[in-house]
Amino acid sequence: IGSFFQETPVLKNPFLEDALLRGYLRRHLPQEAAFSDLCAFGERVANEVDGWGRECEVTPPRLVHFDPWGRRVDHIVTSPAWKRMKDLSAQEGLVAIGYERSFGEWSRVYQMSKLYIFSPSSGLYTCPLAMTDGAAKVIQSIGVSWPVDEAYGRLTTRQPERFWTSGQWMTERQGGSDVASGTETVAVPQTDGSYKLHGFKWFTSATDADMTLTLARAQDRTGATTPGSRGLSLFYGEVSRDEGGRLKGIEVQRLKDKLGTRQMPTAELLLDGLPAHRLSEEGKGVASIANMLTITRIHNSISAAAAMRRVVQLARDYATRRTAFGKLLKDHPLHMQTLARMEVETRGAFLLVMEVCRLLGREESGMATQLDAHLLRLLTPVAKLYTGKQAVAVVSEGLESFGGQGYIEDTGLPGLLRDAQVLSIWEGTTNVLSLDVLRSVARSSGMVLHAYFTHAKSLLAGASNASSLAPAVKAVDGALSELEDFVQIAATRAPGYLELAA
Ligand code: MFK
Ligand code: FAD
Repeated sequence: IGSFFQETPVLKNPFLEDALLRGYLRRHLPQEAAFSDLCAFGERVANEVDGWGRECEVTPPRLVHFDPWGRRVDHIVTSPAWKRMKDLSAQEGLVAIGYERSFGEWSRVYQMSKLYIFSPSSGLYTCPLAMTDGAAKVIQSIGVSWPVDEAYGRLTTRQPERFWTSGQWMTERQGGSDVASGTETVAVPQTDGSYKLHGFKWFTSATDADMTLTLARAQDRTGATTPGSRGLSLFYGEVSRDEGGRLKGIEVQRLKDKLGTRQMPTAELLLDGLPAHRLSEEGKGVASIANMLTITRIHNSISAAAAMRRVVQLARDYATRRTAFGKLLKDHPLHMQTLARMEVETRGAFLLVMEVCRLLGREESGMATQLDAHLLRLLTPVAKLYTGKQAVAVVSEGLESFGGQGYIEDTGLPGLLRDAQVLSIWEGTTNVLSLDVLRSVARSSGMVLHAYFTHAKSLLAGASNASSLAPAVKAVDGALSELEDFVQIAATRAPGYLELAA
C-alpha cells in the first residue's frame, strides 16, 4: 500500500569518498602506486567485499563438538564469506604491506589506510588481521628463526594458500586486565626443550587461527611456578589436528554469545597439553607480548576511526535522499550541524591514529628519533582509549540520523553500533589504558610528556600564521613555559598514582 519507498543509502568507493584520507596521503605519500591500489581496493570494498561482510553477520560461526559417530572434533564452522576474507587479506597484502616496507617509513600509513577502508565491510576480519600483524611483529622483534621462521613467512605472505592467521590468548577467568596475577596456565617442560600447556583461556577470538601467541607459567624441575608477572613467559603454539581429526591439546568448550562481533568466533578453550615453544626469556612474557599489544591497539584505533567514517559517509548520503518537512535532510541546518559534529570527531580520530601509524612506520624503518619513540609509546594507548570511546558515541549518533531505519537490523546499521561497543573493552579497557599512559610517564621519567609538548609546539609554530590557532598556540606556550616543572611533577607523581590504582 502506498507508492513511496525511501531510497537506500549507498556505499560508494570509501577511498574516493574520503577527502581527508586522500588529502593526508597526497601530503605524505604522493605515490601513484599507492593511490591506484587504494582506489581499486575501495571499488572492490564497495561493490564486492561489503556484501561478504553482511554474509559473515547473517551466517555467524557455529561450533560442532562431535562428528556423527560421536567422536570429538571441535570444528568451528565459519561462513564461505569469512574464508573469502582470509584469501582477500593475503592477496591485498593487508598484513604483508607492513613487512614488505615498499614505501619505507610510510608503509604503515599505507597498510593502515587500506585497513581503514576495509574495516567496516570486513565482517570483523580485521580482528584476526590485527592479531596476525601483532604476532608477526613479536616474532620479528624476538628474531625470525626456528621454531617461528615458517610461521613468520606465513603470517606475512600474499599467497592465500600459505597465509596463516594468529590468535592472541591472554585472558583467563581471573584476569583479563590483570593478566599477571590472573594467569593460571602452566607450561610443562618436555625433554626436547619444548613445552605442553595446560590451562583455560576464557576469551580467544578468531579461534579458527592457525597458530597463537599465549602466556603461561613455566614449571621448574620440581613442578613449581612463580606467581605474578615474573612467572609469565610467552609461548608459541600451532593449532593442528591429529590423524583422527581431533585438535592437538585443545578442547573448544563453547563459543561466546556476544552483543556484537558475531561474525567472528570467540571461544573458551581448554588447553590440555597444547604443544608449544617458549619465545621469551622466562618471566618476560608480559613485556614480550607488549609489542603485540602496541600493534593490535593501533589496529583497534583504525577500526574505531573507520567505523565513525563509515557511519558519517552513509548518513551524508542519506541526507541527500531523505525528505522531511518538505526538504531534503541536507537542507535542514540543525541536521547538518549534527553531521558536522560527527565529522569533526571523525577527523580528529583519523588524524590522531594516522599520526601513531606514521610514528610506527618511522620506528620500524630505523628513522625514529628519541622524540618519535616517546610519542609512539604515549600516543598508542591515548589513541586507543579515545577513539574506542568516541566510536560508540559517533556511531550511535549516526544511527539516529537515519531515524527509525537506523534501528532496523537488515539495514546493516545496528551491527555498526554493536561492533563499536567492543572497541573500548578488548585490547585493554579505557581505565587500564589510562594507567598505561601513567606507566609510560613513570617509566620514561616524564620524557614522553616532554616529547608531546615539544612536538605540539613545533607543529603549532609551523601553522602559527593561522589566526584560528592562536588560542591553541597560547595554551601550548603557557604549558611549555612551565614544562620542566610540569614534567618533573608528572614523573614524580605517576608512580604514586599507579600504586594508588593498584
Ligand atoms: C579490530 C581490531 C582490534 C582487534 C582486537 C583483537 C581481539 C581482541 C584480543 C584481546 O583482547 S587480547 C587481550 C588484550 N589484553 C590486554 O590488553 C590486557 C590489558 N592489561 C594491560 O594492558 C596491562 O597493563 C598489562 C597486562 C599489559 C600489564 O600489567 P602489569 O602486570 O601490571 O604490568 P607491569 O608489571 O607494569 O609491566 C610488566 C612489563 O610489561 C614491564 O616490563 P619489564 O618486565 O621489562 O619491566 C612493562 O614495562 C611492560 N609493559 C606493560 N605494558 C606495556 C609494556 N611495555 C610496552 N608497552 C606497554 N603498553
Ligand atoms: P576486568 O579486568 O575484570 O575489568 C572489569 C572492569 O574493571 C573494567 O571496567 C576495567 O576497566 C576495570 N579495571 C580493571 N583493573 C583496573 C584498575 N587497575 N584500575 C581501574 N579499573 C580497573 N582476550 C584475549 O586474550 N584474546 C582474545 O582474543 C579476546 N577476544 C575478546 C573478544 C571479545 C568480544 C571480548 C569482549 C573480549 C575479548 N578478550 C580477549 C578479552 C578482553 O581482552 C578482556 O575482556 C579485557 O581485557 C578486560 O578484561 P576482563 O574481562 O577480565 O575485565
